[in-house]
Amino acid sequence: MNYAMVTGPMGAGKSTLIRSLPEKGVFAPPPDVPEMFLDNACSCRGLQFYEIDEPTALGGHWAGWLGAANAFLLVADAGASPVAVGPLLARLGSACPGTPCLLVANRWPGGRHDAWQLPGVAAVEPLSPGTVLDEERALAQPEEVERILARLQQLLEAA
Ligand SMILES: Nc1nc2c(ncn2[C@@H]2O[C@H](COP(=O)(O)OP(=O)(O)OP(=O)(O)O)[C@@H](O)[C@H]2O)c(=O)[nH]1
Ligand SMILES: [Mg+2]
Repeated sequence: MNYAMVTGPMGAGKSTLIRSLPEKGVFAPPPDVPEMFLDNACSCRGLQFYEIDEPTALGGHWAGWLGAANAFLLVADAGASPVAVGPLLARLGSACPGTPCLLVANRWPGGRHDAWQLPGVAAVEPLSPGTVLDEERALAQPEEVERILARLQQLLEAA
């Protein structure tokens, strides 16, 4: 079973990405991790996705949930500086040095994304502003989610 931990700064779009996944099923928690209330978790095509917010990822208490990941999906707000994800990247790299990290630059305005190819980032995928459902929720475009899922599968196969 492959686990993908979705993390990133507050409001970056973690829940939006998980909400936008196709063919969602019930999440199967990884074995041997302490029980934790997850805001957002689901399965999708044999992959298990779970959202861990930045403070939780930076803290030491739930390190088992970082260790359970076969890949990290680091969602960043493309409108912010890449520096904003520095602490999280450092944490993921030191806690789980072999786990690939796919950086999703959300609310992508277009253009080149070299600036997001940070040390510790295995691949960068832009994600444009999707459809706004209401004040709280947005939805990404299905074809963009497919592109991100394909890249994630590539990283998992190469790992
Ligand atoms: N228009 C637009 N709004 C977005 C997009 N992604 C996220 N949002 C909005 O930004 C806000 C935060 O998005 P979430 O997906 O909840 O972000 P999060 O990273 O899960 O946030 P926390 O769990 O609070 O840290 C929500 O109000 C979303 O509707 C996007 O691509 N386009
Ligand atoms: Mg969220």
